[in-house]
Amino acid sequence: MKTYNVGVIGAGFMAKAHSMAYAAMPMFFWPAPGIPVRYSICDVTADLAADAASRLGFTKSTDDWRTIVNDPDVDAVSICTPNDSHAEIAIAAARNGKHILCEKPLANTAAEAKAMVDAVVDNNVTNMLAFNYRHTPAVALAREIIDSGEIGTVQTFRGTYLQDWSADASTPLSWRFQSAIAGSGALGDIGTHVIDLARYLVGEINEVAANLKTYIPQRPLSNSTVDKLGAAAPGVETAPMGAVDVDDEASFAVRFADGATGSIEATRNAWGRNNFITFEIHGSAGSIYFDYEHRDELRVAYASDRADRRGFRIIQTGPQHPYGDHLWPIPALGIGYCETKIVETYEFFKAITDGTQASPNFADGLAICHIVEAIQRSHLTDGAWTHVTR
Ligand code: SOE
Repeated sequence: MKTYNVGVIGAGFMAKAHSMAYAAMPMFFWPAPGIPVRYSICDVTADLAADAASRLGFTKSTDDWRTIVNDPDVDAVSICTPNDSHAEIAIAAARNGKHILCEKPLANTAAEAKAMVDAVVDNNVTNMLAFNYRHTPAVALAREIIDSGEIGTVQTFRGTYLQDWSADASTPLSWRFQSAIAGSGALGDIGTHVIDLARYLVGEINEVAANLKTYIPQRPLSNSTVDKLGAAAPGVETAPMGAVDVDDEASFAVRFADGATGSIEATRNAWGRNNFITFEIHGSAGSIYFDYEHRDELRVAYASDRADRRGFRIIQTGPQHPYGDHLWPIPALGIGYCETKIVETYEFFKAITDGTQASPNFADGLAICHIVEAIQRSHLTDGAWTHVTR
């Protein structure tokens, strides 16, 4: 079976998730489409990179991402760095013929994303974007149910992504609160996950009407490079403050190309909500509800049920459902974040070895950047309905 040397760029918690998935994928998906070898990892200093290599099982380490993209022995790269660096790294990697799995969002602007799409197309490399939640078996099952027509014509999509790690004003001003690095706040960081789910389950979004809100305009400056979500920095009481120039909350209505409508809300300031990704989809013949905090389960209601028996039934996902036969032998053993990354890695390697297109890919990332820009334009015009320009 062919092995592929993988370089991981960035060594934070996303690099942990990617590294784990590269190691575990062949244990779940056998015969594997290819065997990823944890070859080289990059962090901001040589010491941190060497530490990451021993922690995550890589042979080599470097403090310069160019060493990885220029290394002829590297076949594929994971880009796990903050958003503003994705374009430069991906374009260089594509030019050197590396297959690319890039963390989300693809880029901070549609212009950057377009350059990335051009680079992967021109150099014919497999490209994938790490919107992992669509690889949850219950979400893939929702797609199967919609595609089969069981809930009829989709009329409405309601999605949320609510967290609370930034609700505390003492949460330090990491890169996630700076538009020059992150592009936007909750919108790009987590709203884009729901936009991905909406496009995956319902279809393309053509128009948006949006409101963005920043609740906490200043946060304590942190001199740490560690991306700690929600943790107050030591000495936070006396730390100098820096300006937040991204949204804390994004809420927007959407109109899909096929006539369905919907709404999406994303915030990292919702006390009590941790990773509350939900969608409820109403069709002409039934409804579907998913809540990531109960991610083994899909709730489905059918209009065809006897009138006195109507209501949501709970399907516990297991071996009979998408990806399930590769995961665990009975339903409800607990599908988690790791499994979504393992499935993502499988889809990435399947696309590399089959020469097919991975999903979601850079073109999806570009489409989502266009939607994000339409949301930002709509906000500036007091929430007016705004066309997504492509
Ligand atoms: C922080 O909001 C974060 O780590 C996001 O960046 C991820 O995309 C999400 O999966 C978990 O939360």
